[in-house]
Amino acid sequence: MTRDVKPAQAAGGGEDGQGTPVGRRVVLGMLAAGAAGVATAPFLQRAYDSALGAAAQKDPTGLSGLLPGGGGFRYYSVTGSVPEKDAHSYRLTVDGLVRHRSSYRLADLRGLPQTRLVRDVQCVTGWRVPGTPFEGVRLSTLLDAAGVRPGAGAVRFTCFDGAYSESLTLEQARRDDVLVALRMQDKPLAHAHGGPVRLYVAPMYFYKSAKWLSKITVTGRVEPGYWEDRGYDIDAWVGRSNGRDDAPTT
Ligand SMILES: Nc1nc2c(c(=O)[nH]1)N[C@H]1C(S)=C(S)[C@@H](COP(=O)(O)O)O[C@H]1N2
Ligand SMILES: [Mo]
Repeated sequence: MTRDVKPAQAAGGGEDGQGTPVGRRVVLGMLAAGAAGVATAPFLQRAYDSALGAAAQKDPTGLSGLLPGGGGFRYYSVTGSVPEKDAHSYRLTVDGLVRHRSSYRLADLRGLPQTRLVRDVQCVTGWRVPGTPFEGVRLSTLLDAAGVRPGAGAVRFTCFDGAYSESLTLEQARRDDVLVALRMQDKPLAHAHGGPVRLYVAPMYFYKSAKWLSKITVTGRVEPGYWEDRGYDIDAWVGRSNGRDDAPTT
């Protein structure tokens, strides 16, 4: 079993938990040290990280960022905890510039045609997981069912963690390799991976693949998502964005 420990993503300024020096981690580090001054914050930050790493090895809550048995995947959440949804409680809303606003249950989504894709997964911080099966409903299927109205140019995604968001242009959203995924690694999507339903945008960095998907809103134009508000590219093609040259995932 591979156990990857990732600093809590809520803590730092960038996706790798680094960057902006006024993140929650610095504050926590300073609290831990009592009346420590700003000048010592970077050192305390590192000390706090290793303490967090040690705790995460034993922490079954996932609060500290451990993803057990992830097969190379790291656990990401910008919030400390995320409610659990199951076949009974889960709903996916499709709204915005559509003719028919709709609400899908998990069973409804399972009843639609399923597409299975096997591609590499690439996070913008550098880690990559080869050949990972994702399976679900093409986003284009849901958009067609809703009937996109004239004037629409983009799609915004909302998550039931209450904080994360993403977006795609309508053209990107209609690609065949963009799924509303119900399965990953040939198993139902686990909560840690954004289950029961996450977005899967195969050709883009994994931050586009919003976990815990609760709403799909057709909009006029793209609105930057959570990480895009923090400096990451909106058009996040693997190898052609964010100043990186990774091999394409598709
Ligand atoms: N709701 C939500 N979706 C998210 C994120 C997140 O923090 N919250 N992190 C993104 C990033 S940066 C990555 S790399 C992947 C991680 O997916 P995993 O936790 O299944 O490995 O989810 C993406 N989708
Ligand atoms: Mo990521």
